[in-house]
Amino acid sequence: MTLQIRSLEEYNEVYKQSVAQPEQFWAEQAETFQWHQKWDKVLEWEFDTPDVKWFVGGKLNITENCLDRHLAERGDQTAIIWEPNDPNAPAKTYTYKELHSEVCRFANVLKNNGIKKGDRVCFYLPMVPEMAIAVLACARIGAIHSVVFAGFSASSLADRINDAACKMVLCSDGNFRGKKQIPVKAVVDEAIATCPSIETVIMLKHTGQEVAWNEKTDKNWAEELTKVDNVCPAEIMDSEDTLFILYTSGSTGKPKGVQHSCGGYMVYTTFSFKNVFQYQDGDVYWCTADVGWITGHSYIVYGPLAAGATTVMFEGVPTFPDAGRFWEVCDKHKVNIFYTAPTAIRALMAKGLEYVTPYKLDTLKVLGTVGEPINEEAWHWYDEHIGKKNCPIVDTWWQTETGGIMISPLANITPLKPTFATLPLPGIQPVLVNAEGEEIEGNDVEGYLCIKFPWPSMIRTTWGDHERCRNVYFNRFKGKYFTGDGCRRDEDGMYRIIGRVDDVIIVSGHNLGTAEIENGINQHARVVESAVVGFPHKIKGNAVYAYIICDGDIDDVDALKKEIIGTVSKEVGPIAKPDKIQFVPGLPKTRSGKIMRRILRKIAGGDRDTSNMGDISTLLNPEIVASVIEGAEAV
Ligand code: 7RM
Repeated sequence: MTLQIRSLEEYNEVYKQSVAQPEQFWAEQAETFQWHQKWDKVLEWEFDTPDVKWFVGGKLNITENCLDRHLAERGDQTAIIWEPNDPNAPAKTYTYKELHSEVCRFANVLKNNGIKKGDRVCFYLPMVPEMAIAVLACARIGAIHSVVFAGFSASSLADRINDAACKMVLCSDGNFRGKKQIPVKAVVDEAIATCPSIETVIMLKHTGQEVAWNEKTDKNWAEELTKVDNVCPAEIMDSEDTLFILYTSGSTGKPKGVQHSCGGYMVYTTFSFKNVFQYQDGDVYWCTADVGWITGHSYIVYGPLAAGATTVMFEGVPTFPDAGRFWEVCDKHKVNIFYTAPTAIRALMAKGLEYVTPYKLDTLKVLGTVGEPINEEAWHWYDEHIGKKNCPIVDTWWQTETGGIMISPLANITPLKPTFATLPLPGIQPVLVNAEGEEIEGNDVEGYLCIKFPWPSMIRTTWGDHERCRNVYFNRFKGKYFTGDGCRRDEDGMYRIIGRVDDVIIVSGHNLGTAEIENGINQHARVVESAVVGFPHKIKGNAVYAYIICDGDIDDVDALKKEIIGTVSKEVGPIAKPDKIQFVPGLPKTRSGKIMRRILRKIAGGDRDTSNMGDISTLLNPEIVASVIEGAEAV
């Protein structure tokens, strides 16, 4: 069994050993998995090219570790609980046996349709169990999955399909989102008109809406399943064979296809899942993320299943039929471990406690957050009203590129500190560096967050463009992986992410992290959420421009602005006071809930033309951009 650390002393001990002898440490973890052939060498690496290989020469299939190896011991245990968008529709569960069988069947469907090891398959599917099944089916036969959020525009989808030259798209007819029904197949049809590599589209009937049908390319999911049995031996993969590609938008230019490989990713996602959440046999674990985000890959599908957990998959949105949905589902499925994003917590907090109090929430043991810095107010609300002051909150810092959680408390094992991701996981060696790339030692310091030693689930390359991978992550600071985040290590040696380095605002020569200022603004009782950016200022060089969402109507705008400025001055310091404040109905966000400060920066700088703002079609709420632009005129 993969190590599960059970005390602070053990964490300290294991951490020390993992740094002193990383290869031995990871070899011991890797031993707990099923391999067809053991590795010859644990690690080969250099960060200049970069060239990183874990468990070199090892042979495995990740799905045997997620499925087959559990059958004897927990074949009848629930693997997946699926909760649909409609609260009145029945939930669906799959035992490990059933999941294994479904994965094998769909793997045979892929094979019947010409998919072989190494081929790329694009996913454009809602959060249905078939998504997880098909992801695993790809991994079963060694095909590479590339999951795209169902909701991205046709041209964003086409870009991603073309970049990886995918042979197949898996989609549904449509998608439910709250009260809305969104076309999916129609978007795929539009996209693949410009995608010459696509040979087949397999469509899952889900909403039942009308779709156009192309006899040449289109196949019906259910019909394809009638042609296969449930026997499918796993393709034997090399540890370093690619498991998947996942695109991240990046601040400029075309999206990067972050590439992960089989062996290291399996070991690290399982290890981090078991240790951060302290998953115990029989627990029900729910991560609310979409599988279109790395969080869904690592902590809905692979990590939990490899650990033999029961994982909840939710199709809907937090506010449908009302803002109590998450809590209703927690009670309904007796969720023990709940993992969500700060953006969701802030949105639900703003709706009021009347949506929380009807629910017991008495099965919860551990809470988690991911995706953005969590501000103090949201942290305490989550702690008090959801965790009833009885559940540790694991604030998990990581990235698509890191594959798994890097800095986070281990629930009930290591200390917590609101707004801090706290301490690195075993095997993770974070360092802070200054602009010259020199390591900043000691505590109570701030700098660029880098990682100075490889870890098993790290990015291997960006698809089709290794040079880009080198440039973005390994070139700025020689011999280190650069995260792009600014970070503080406090007097206790605890890490706090202060925002993306590109977003840092330099006011009169002082570096201000966005997270710290926003945390201050959010302390004001009427503020629901905020985003700050810099804008050019004659005297200070730059000044702070704050976009703020408030609850309810504002009677006296100027008085409220003054109050908020007072709050920032008191909480963060006078240097962080916003020069301009704009009250907005919403903030432009990615589909994983990250604020798009790039767009806000353009608007603050006086740009009024949406066509200068990059691809806004991948936003959760593209319509908000026009409204923010309109409001900016009056500021
Ligand atoms: C998992 C994920 C990565 C970026 C990362 C940070 C920010 C993520 C936290 C966080 C503060 C956290 N992958 N970020 N988690 N910032 N505290 N706990 O989000 O590739 O989509 O984004 O997200 O800036 O670099 S991601």
